[in-house]
Amino acid sequence: MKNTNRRNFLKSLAALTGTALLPTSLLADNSIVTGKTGKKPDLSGWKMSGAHWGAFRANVQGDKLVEVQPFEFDQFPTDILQGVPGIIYSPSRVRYPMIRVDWYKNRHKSDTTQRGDNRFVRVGWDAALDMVYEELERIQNDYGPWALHTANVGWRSVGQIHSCGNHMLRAVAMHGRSVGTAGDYSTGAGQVIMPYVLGSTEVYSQGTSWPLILDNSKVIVMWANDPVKNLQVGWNTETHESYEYLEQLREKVKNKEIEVICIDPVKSKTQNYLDCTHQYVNPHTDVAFMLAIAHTLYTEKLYDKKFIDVYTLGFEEFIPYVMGKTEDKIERTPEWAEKICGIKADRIRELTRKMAKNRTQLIFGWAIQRQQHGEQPYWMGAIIAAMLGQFGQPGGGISYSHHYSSSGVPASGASMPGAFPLNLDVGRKPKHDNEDYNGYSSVIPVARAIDCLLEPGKKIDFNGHEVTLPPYKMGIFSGCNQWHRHQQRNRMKEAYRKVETVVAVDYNWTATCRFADIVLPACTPYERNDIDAYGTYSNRGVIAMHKLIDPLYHSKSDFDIWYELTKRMNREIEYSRNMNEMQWIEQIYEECRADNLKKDFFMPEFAEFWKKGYVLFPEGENWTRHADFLEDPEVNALGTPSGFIEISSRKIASYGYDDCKGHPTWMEKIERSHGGPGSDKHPLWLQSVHPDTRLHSQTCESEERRATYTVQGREPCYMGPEDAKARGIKDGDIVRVFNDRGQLLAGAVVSDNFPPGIIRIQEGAWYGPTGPEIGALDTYGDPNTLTIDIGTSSLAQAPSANTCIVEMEKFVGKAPAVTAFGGPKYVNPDGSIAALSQMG
Ligand SMILES: Nc1nc2c(c(=O)[nH]1)N[C@H]1C(S)=C(S)[C@@H](COP(=O)(O)OP(=O)(O)OC[C@H]3O[C@@H](n4cnc5c(=O)[nH]c(N)nc54)[C@H](O)[C@@H]3O)O[C@H]1N2
Ligand SMILES: Nc1nc2c(c(=O)[nH]1)N[C@H]1C(S)=C(S)[C@@H](COP(=O)(O)OP(=O)(O)OC[C@H]3O[C@@H](n4cnc5c(=O)[nH]c(N)nc54)[C@H](O)[C@@H]3O)O[C@H]1N2
Ligand SMILES: [Mo]
Repeated sequence: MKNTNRRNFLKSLAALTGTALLPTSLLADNSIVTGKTGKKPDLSGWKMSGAHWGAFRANVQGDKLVEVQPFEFDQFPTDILQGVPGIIYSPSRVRYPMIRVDWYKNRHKSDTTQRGDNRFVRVGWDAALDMVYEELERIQNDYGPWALHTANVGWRSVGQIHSCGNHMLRAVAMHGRSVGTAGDYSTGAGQVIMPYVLGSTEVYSQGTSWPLILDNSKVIVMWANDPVKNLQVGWNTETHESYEYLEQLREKVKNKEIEVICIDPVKSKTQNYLDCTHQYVNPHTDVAFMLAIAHTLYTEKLYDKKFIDVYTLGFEEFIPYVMGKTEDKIERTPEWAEKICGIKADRIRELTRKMAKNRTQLIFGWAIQRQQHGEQPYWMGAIIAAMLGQFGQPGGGISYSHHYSSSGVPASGASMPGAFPLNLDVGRKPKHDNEDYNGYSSVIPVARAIDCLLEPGKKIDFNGHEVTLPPYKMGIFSGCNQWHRHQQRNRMKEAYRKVETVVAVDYNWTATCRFADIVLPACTPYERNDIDAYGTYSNRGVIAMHKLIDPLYHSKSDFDIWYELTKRMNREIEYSRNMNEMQWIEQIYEECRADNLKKDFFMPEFAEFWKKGYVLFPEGENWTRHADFLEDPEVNALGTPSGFIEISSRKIASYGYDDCKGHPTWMEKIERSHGGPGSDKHPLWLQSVHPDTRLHSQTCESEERRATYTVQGREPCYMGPEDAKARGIKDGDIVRVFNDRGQLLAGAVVSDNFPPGIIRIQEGAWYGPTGPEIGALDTYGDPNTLTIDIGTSSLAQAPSANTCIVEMEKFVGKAPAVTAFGGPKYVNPDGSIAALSQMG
């Protein structure tokens, strides 16, 4: 059978023996496993579970989780894992169903300016679910499906059966239709532009296998990309296999076999780890830089003309723009670009020649498309790769995914377990079978959810069609943290005054709960049984998620919550297909097993699997992205309108958008640091990258974890020594960061990784305003207090979180206490403080 006799499996067996020496962790500086003895505890008898940040073993004593350790197979565990106990035992746990006090009294006619004052009344489950159900009825009866917004597509926990968004959507769909969402916050611009250019989203595509890159590339350009930081988490339970290859890459960099160039305004964790070339670029100006690369490739005849002729379309329409032969007569020379992007013209030429002379793999991260006009750098990247002519060759071409979920680790080819369905079963209809959206759109681009409330009925462009924004009256949020992920808090506050009822389902009291009306306590993934795929792209195996402890307080699994709701329409049997949690788990395991047996992958009987906790599959074959297209562009045509790489797109041109034209263009931003618009008043670029210390807002609730990185109890604000000095700020000070959209407190961390004009606050820091009023100071350091809520362009309407300029100062005086954590204020219906026993 295929899964015996494999390299990694043997390696994991070695690690299994109690006293085996531990692997050196790539994240060694903050590694949890190496410890002082270099020995791992004996994990036999520990339960198994999984998370976005890796599979793990849990030591449960009685009804208490006392310790977690990475799964033996994981050679590169991350210490984000140590957030697990702090998630379960957080003082921020949602303990009971809670109702915002004025909503409790006045229901949908409540005073919405009180939203966010965090005063809630505790109720029982039946009362809370009755309220949710009555609201669903009212919305469908009084308005129709346009008035209900169901939001998920967030980083709900792993686990195929309990995927909480699916439960919410399926239960609500049994009742009536709602306004759904298109796209996501991660790759909103990339996933819309790339199908026009390369025929697939690319961002979620499996990448060329790392072994081929390591063997063939001579130059690797990490463009706006920090894989060492970002591969700590994955969409399914993460295996961290990519780090094995990053380790090999470091060796090759050291031996000068491969040059890695990190094009990034800051020195990233990856650049520090690989000790490789850092190429600074002014934030948001990469397109100007790239146009100059194209100019150099063209004028120095370094580009692959044959490749352009055979495999691409629209080069002739693009080149006049580069050469100054269009209306604006601007030639996009390196000298032109230098003034914008801050890279010397000669250096641009040197880098271009290096890329053209060598086998060059371009690897893009996603932050660069999470900014205004974020479609442009992605399109331009593909054009550079096409001009280099190495598409489809091992170690050449372009990737948009190697920093994500171990893309680039060869896939096993095994089937992965299915999921709890999110839709109605075939032939079933909602109770309110009403498809009339009153002229509004039934689906909105996910990041335009706040616009709906503030600009009701507005018609916006979106990917070649028009969307009419529905001013929904009720929103349901499950498995996403809207008051973390969305931009511009004070604008959100204004918008939330217009919505009648908000339901939030979560296990910890996030700001999304604070700003909701009905809060339902889900249990954590560690308080229920489940099953997950091990590895997102590698399909490395299947893991059991054993229930570690019983649900704390009055929390319930999302399955149970929505099952109870469907009882209110007598549809619970249909909802659950008359199966409970363990029956579902066993069924999807057995389906997966049957599939895999056909493919010659062995999986044991369910009982054996459940006891052991995992099944692993062998590594698959190496694979090169776009190799089939290179081999035969007619037979293996891309999914673009023409089947070729589209350097210019007639289709996009036909939309007539002025912020996304028929070929990539350099456009000034609405605001930009380093001499751009607004920089005289707010000279600093605030980048809100993904946290090294967390998964978004998850584990921020862990007191122990927070203690490892906060400064005076606040989220760190990273800055370079020059900017700190100029403002009299020292490492460890509290700073106030502000712009016209808001203000926050954070803790200064001074680091040489940050050049002048650039500061960083990692996204996912919990929002803790001093009060519900618009403009209130955020006490902990949520960067989305300062970011801007605009779409990337008429094409993708994706979030532009990274377009953000600010000023900062040293905070003097007594800083207000951090309000972000610790749950709601328990009050009685009359507003008086509730007895302590209520919090029980
Ligand atoms: N400024 C700025 N903002 C950003 C970004 C940025 O780069 N900068 N990045 C954006 C990106 S790419 C993303 S993906 C988003 C992420 O945004 P989200 O996906 O909203 O972020 P999370 O913090 O992971 O939120 C998941 C929520 O689900 C809850 N949850 C987890 N498991 C369960 C469960 O089993 N049941 C229930 N009911 N709830 C559960 C968690 O407690 C948490 O509150 O943020 C976006 N926002
Ligand atoms: N540890 C951890 N890993 C994660 C996540 C997490 O929350 N924590 N989240 C996961 C998710 S949901 C996503 S979407 C991905 C996000 O993946 P990305 O969006 O790629 O990640 P970021 O960390 O936001 O940014 C990566 C790099 O882009 C650089 N950058 C930003 N703007 C520019 C620019 O204008 N030009 C250039 N050249 N560089 C720029 C930043 O300095 C940073 O080093 O990460 C995933 N991985
Ligand atoms: Mo994301």
